[in-house]
Parts: sequence; C-alpha cells; structure tokens
Amino acid sequence: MTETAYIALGSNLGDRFEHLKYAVSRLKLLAIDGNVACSSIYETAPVGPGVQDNYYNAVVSFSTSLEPEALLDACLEIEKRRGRVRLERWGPRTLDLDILIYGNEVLETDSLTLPHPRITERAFVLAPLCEIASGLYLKKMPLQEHFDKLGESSSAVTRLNELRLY
Ligand code: A4P
Ligand code: MG
Repeated sequence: MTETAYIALGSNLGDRFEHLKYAVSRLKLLAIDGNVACSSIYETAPVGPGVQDNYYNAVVSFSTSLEPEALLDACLEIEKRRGRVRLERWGPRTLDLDILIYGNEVLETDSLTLPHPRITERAFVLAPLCEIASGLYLKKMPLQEHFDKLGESSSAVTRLNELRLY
C-alpha cells in the first residue's frame, strides 16, 4: 500500500534554510520513487510563547509505503539529526516536522493525531499547503477556503521567492 503524505517543515533557530533543505533531502529517501513535491518557503511570524525569531515554513508531499507511526519515527529521527531539543511547547526549534495529512487516515493515539489538529487555524501551514494541495478538503471545506477565511486574524506570512527547496 502506498499513501500520499503531507509534511510541514518549520525552523526558527540556526540556519533555517539549511535545516529545511536537509529535511527535504532526507524525506526524499522515504518516498517510494524519490520524488517530493515542495511548496515555496515562507517567512512567518512566530505563534507561541515569549519572544522568538521568525520561522521559515514550507510543506512537502510524497508517496510512501511507510505506515503512519513509522513515518512519524522517521520524522523525529530527522529532527534529532538537526539538533532538535524540546524545552517548551511551541518553543524555538531548529527543525520541526509535522505530519499534516496521510492519505485519508483519521486517527488519534498518544503519539500521533491525523490529520494534524491545527491545520485550519494556521496561515503558516495553509499558505504552503495550498500551493501543493489546493484541491484537498478538510472539515468538508477546500483548503483554499480555510486559508481565505483566516484573513487578518492569522499570523503574517511572506513568500520568499528567492529561496527554493526544489
Ligand atoms: N504528534 C501528534 N500528532 C502529530 C503529527 N500529526 N505530526 C506528537 C507530528 N507529530 C505529532 O511534537 C510533540 C509530539 O506531537 C510529537 O512527539 C508527536 O508524538 P513536538 O514537535 O515536540 O512539539 P510542538 O511542535 O512544540 O507541539 P505541537 O503541538 O505539535 O506544535 P504545533 O501546533 O505544530 O506548533 N509559528 C510559526 N510561525 N511557524 C511554526 O512552524 N510551529 C509551532 C508548533 C508553533 N508556532 C509556530 C510554528
Ligand atoms: Mg512537531
């Protein structure tokens, strides 16, 4: 069985561009055909506690034969390789990889919730996700409509046209 996985990439500590590029190079190894579709990179205002630097965010998708839990383990391992340390929830991080969507899978365990529960609240996820998955629906509404609905209420996102993951 293969499924299409959508993974959110985030970094606001250290060399953000290098962290994202590294993640893509490693995620390619998990794709059945080595192909990964990449969004643009966005610079985004931090959502979370205290004063933090801006994030670089992007989304990638690929077909994989890994089961969701194995994919999560692989993502956590990639984060670890970039020196990810967990000090506080939503705190600064070198690299964060979240599984947004895995085929039509809906599940909630101690370690994994699918689809990711906060997709529709976040411009830093929806802006890049809409680039590569505009036809997808969540909560019976197209992703693009979720994004349009966020409007001014959401954190600022700016597409960085000069940086490319693909
Ligand atoms: N986990 C459960 N479901 C998933 C999933 N679908 N994908 C578990 C990945 N992990 C999932 O994650 C904690 C645990 O969540 C994992 O061990 C896994 O078992 P974490 O990465 O240690 O914690 P976190 O990322 O701080 O928490 P959380 O709740 O996942 O954070 P969010 O909601 O993803 O927010 N602002 C900007 N501008 N850009 C960002 O990228 N990111 C966050 C994190 C906050 N503010 C941000 C950004
Ligand atoms: Mg995470």
